[in-house]
Amino acid sequence: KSVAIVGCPFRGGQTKSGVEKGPMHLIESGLPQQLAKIGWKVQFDGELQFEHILAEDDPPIGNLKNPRSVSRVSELVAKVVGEHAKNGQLPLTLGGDHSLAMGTISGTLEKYPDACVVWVDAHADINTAETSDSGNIHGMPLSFLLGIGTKLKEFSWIKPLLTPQRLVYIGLRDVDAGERRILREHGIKAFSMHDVDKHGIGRVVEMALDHVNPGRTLPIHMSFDVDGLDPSVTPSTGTPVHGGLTLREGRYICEAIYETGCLVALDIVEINPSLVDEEAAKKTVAVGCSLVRSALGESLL
Ligand code: DIR
Ligand code: MN
Ligand code: MN
Ligand code: MN
Repeated sequence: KSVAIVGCPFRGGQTKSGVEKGPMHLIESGLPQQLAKIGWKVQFDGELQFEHILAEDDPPIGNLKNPRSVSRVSELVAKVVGEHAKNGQLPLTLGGDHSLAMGTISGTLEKYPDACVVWVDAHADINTAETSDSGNIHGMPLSFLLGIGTKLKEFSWIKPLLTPQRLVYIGLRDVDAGERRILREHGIKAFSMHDVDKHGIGRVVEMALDHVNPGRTLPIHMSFDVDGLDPSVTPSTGTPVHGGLTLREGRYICEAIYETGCLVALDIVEINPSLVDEEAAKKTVAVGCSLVRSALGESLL
């Protein structure tokens, strides 16, 4: 039982500064010690350093912002996550913005080609360069992983190994028109907040797993954007959307994924301690730590 913490101080997938400070806040609030306490061997050798690979001149490609930096950072993250996975460790990636998932999921699929992805988020993060209004790449990582949209040579390192039936969403409530089209065209399963209200979180997680992992035999990569939770729970995040998951619903998802015994990699992203105020940041970081503990088997009894 060994977890390798991959701290990723990166913000280039979106435009608000501060999200690069998320990982250090999680670390300094005691996450490594908390994981050790619930029985994990914890490896943390300091955050990854991205300064030297950020492009000094990185003009948009089409409408994509910071494309070269996002690509290089994710490529490095893919290598690091892949290495840890190959060592038999569970890579825990702390973001940073959600563009990092291009890297983390690529790393996971390198070791576990049949892995499925549980994506918890208010957003679908599946825009292509063509459909994105914002040009922020944190709204696009899944299109790159699925091989949807125009291929760019800057991102040619990405092997589009993810298939639509191995992806499932929980928590959606802010999906762009172009994204809806993509979800429909590719038959991608998504459980929105409407579904959570209708069926309850227990049933939603069960249905989500029945879809991507019917025999509970496939490795699971969970990518958790804290904006999936309601802004009253995780206020310090760049694109909050009202009407989100409660703290218990979020932790329940993590607990249920842990209980499958299939979790092989986890991302916690989009905590921005510079937003709202210090109290909000502290709360958001504490919730982030609690999600990780739940996903790594902290028991309530
Ligand atoms: C929007 C917002 N769909 C975009 N995406 C966000 O920019 O593509 N993802 N905030 O987390
Ligand atoms: Mn390692
Ligand atoms: Mn989001
Ligand atoms: Mn996201």
